[in-house]
Amino acid sequence: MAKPIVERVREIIEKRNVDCLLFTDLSNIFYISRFKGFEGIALIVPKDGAPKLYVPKLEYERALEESKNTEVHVYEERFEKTIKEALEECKCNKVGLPYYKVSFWLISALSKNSDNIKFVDVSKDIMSVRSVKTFEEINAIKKAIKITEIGFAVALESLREGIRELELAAKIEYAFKTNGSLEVAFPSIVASGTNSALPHAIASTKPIRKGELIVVDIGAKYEGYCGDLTRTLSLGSVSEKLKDIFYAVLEAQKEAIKNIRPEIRASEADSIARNVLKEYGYEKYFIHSLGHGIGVDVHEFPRLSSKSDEILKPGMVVTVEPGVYIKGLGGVRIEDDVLITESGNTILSTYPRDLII
Ligand SMILES: [Mn+2]
Repeated sequence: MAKPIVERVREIIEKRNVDCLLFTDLSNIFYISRFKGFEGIALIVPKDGAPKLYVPKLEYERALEESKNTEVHVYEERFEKTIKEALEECKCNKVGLPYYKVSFWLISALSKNSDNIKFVDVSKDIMSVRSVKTFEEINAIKKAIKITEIGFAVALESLREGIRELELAAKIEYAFKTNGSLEVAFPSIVASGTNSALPHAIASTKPIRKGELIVVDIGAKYEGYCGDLTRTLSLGSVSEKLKDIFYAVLEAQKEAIKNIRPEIRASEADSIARNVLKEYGYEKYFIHSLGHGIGVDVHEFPRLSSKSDEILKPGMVVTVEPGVYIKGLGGVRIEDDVLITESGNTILSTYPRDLII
């Protein structure tokens, strides 16, 4: 955990037997260089020496100021030509690229009239490096979570009959910004009544009514790192059926968190939650995986899914978010962010979960 990020990324070069690594996506570039670009930027990580950051002229000053431990180059030629020449200059014939983030357009442009350039996919390698957080990253995530929790307090204070989902979302996001979050980790979900049965329903103009469940899934960002939390609230008391669903989901989440520790399979955590919901007869309504890593992106490795082959390790930060969604009735999701430690885990979020009447 103590190794600097650049050094951990550089280990991929040897592991994959390539000459250098090339990144053109904003997340990986921010992760390595701390520069939050807009578009048309590239980062080459060579075997030795500082990573080289290529930015257009308009970003030069900001890149110089923000980026850490990189050599900043400004380019005025076409983007793909710049990268091609930069690779030639540092004699990189075998280039490690995260295929999941590279366009076919760029690959074609770089291969054109070059017989000896070869590409190696390093997607899994970079995802796996990013999955284990440094001390600084964990601190940024903790702050993002703190700000996100302010959002729940605001939601509860503002909740009243007739308030529209969007208005509640706006109040939450206003609180994010005034508390130092520059942007949201994802569009805020405020889904009430039957809308709550759609896991990714974003806030709409629907007014919130008494007796409805309201799923609030929100995330502030702090210093480039995401929080991601969900609470299910109610306005007035809800039916016995909705209560039954709520407490089944809560139990599934608690049971999964209790068992999350180093060396267990990510898929096992998922199945623990799924088994609890099975006991209640809600298993078939749990239509997504249990959780995911968070970091620079709101969805990172590891995936806590039945299809995942990953093993949990200390330093990973994952969401634990079982849910039940019944069309025409409503849905419940409860999500917390959990840091895996040497001895087990620490729940980084502290906001109360039992928020229904
Ligand atoms: Mn999530």
